[in-house]
Amino acid sequence: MTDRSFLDWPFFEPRHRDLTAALDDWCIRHLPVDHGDVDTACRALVGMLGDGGWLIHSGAGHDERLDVRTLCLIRETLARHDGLADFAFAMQGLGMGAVSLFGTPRQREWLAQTRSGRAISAFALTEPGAGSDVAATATTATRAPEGWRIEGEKTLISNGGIADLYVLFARTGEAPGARGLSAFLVPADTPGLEIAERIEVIAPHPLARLRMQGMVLPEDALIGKAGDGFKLAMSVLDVFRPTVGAAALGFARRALDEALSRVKARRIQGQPLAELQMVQGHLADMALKIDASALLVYRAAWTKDRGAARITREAAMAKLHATEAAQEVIDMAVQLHGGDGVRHGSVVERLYREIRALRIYEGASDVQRVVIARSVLA
Ligand code: COS
Repeated sequence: MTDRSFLDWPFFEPRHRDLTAALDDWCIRHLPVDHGDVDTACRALVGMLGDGGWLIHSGAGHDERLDVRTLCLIRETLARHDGLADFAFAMQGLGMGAVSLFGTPRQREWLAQTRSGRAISAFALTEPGAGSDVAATATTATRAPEGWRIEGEKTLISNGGIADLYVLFARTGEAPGARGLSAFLVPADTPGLEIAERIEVIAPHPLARLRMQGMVLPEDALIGKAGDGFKLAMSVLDVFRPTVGAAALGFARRALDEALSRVKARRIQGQPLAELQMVQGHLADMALKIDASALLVYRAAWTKDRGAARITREAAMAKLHATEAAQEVIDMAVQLHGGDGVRHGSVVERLYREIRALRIYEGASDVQRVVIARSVLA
């Protein structure tokens, strides 16, 4: 039984505990799904999460605020049951984050589609030459009679190829570097937008390189003000980075659960592995890393929910610690499983592949260290 004592921490309200219990129950009945074809699986998961009412929490509708604790609890719970379900949920949130936080009423109408699972969204920021360094974005958006003309490439775009809607960042050139970017809402069927390549990774999910050639967008595709794109992207990432930490936490909790079952059942020299002090030492380290991650994740989420304008430092700490710690916890779970731990298809083998990208996407670990150091030095 997964440790749920953290739900009694003062970060949470009764509604958070109720939602987590209800989602856990839903997950037991519906997950995992067959991952054989990830496009099919993700479309199905988005539909299921929409029908279950869970996607309502992925982005704020009219007169609602995004509740980051709820986002984190949902990601943690889904990740514990099925990494692809967490991915499907998370991308509806990240993809529409800019619209949810900064969109016009007309743009926000799309939220009804993404929050019901009828449309799939994606966040198109990364480029072949601009990953960690967002200020190096080279895709251009120039004024055209109809609105904006977009030229360039985006890569490693999650949901690329299955998304109905992209939030895309491009250089509008109000100033050099970070101050000259803007965000746009782009329906996937916009002429000039092409899926240039599908990308396969160690934990498969829909991923693609996009090419924009002569793509024309109407004036009202602009999200927020021209030139505010960088700050808008960073504000969205401030909200979603703790949720990446939450997903890592879900993976780590599952790894500890699997490790506990293993060391209680597996016998060595006439006694369960769990009786060995060296094994107990590993279990203690795993539990400690999990609680420390949870404290940082829910501290960041609670701080945002209490109305903080920025949680840049808290979000960076949560993501950095939770993803790095989860990698260590999962590695130890694999070790405690012996040869079975590296057997293709075992739960810990899947977790071992799934955790790796979380230390890279939405700001690699060293980017988080840069962000934390800047705040410490400021
Ligand atoms: N919220 C609001 N505004 C922010 C912000 C935040 N979290 N972070 C920075 N800004 C503002 C700054 O205040 C600054 O504003 P002024 O120009 O008015 O002073 C502006 O944005 C530029 O900020 P900064 O100078 O820090 O920009 P850098 O180019 O040095 O940014 C990092 C550096 C590495 C922090 C940034 O590029 C980053 O987070 N990179 C990782 C990107 C990422 O997560 N990629 C994954 C894509 S999604 S899978």
